[in-house]
Amino acid sequence: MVSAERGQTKFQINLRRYLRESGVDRDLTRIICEIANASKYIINAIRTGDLGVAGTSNLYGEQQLALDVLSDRIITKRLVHSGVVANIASEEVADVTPVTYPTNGRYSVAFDPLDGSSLVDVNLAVGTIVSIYEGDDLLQPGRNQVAALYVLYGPRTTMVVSTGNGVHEFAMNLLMEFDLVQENLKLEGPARVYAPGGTRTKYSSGTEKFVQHLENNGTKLRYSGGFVPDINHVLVKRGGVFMYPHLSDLPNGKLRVLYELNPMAYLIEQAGGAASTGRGRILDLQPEKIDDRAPVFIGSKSEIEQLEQFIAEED
Ligand code: AFP
Repeated sequence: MVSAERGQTKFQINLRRYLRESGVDRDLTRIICEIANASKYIINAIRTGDLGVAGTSNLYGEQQLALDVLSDRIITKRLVHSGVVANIASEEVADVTPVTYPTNGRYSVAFDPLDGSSLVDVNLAVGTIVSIYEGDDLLQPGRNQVAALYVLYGPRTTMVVSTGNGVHEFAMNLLMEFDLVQENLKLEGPARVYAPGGTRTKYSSGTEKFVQHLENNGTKLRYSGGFVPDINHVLVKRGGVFMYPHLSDLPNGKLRVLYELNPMAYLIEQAGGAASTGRGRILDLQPEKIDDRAPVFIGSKSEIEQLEQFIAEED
């Protein structure tokens, strides 16, 4: 791991240099830095752009916001021009896009360009989520990812990334470059916060018992409606749980395996946490289609083990 040179604070280590000095593959570094570049344009779009609808809908039949479509285009363009990507899957596009622009096709990328976009008009934090695999196959278990990251557009713009060697946080500086803030984020100790998605009346008895257990332990409810800010809360507070469970009318929950669950599960496991469907490890799921969904319980390991026990006993 890179250690700050004497007399130099870690804050001066920028993303590209950090990845290079950590021995991360050049082409993988290029993809991560292209996402960093894309986020500069997405911030401007969020701050000044059109908050209206795009007049189109995505493969889930959800109305697309102009920001969804614009963010998707910004990221896709940077990935295509990186010259190292074979296939691209975006939550806003119905099919996998093979890259025809000259490329060595070493990696493939799945991403959610602006997760929680419906929160922008109420001025809450949103994010971009990215999952990276070696080769051209995107329908493989999440355990095969070689990197995952999210960019959080909040009061500050931060990027949390892992390439399989711990989880590290970077913050955007005045020049809109990302500088290292914290290395090796770790989930340790009890869950401090919990974020329960979905409607509680539709929770299974195992899930309800788990929420009671967290409440009895004094765990604070913190749910923003945005997966990225809620996961960031759990990570930076070094302990907590996010859940979007199976519901009585939504047996597979709401969140998507490729674009949301696999990258976040990779980051949380790299930080010493766990990510479960309630009955098994998210990263062992074998996706059949790019729009697969699954229930998710993710965060502090001991709490996720407790949850799985409740589900096994009650559901
Ligand atoms: P949108 O992208 O439609 O705003 O959904 C956000 C999201 O995918 C995820 O970020 C949240 O955790 C979850 O859905 C919020 O779902 P509810 O609105 O059902 O609470």
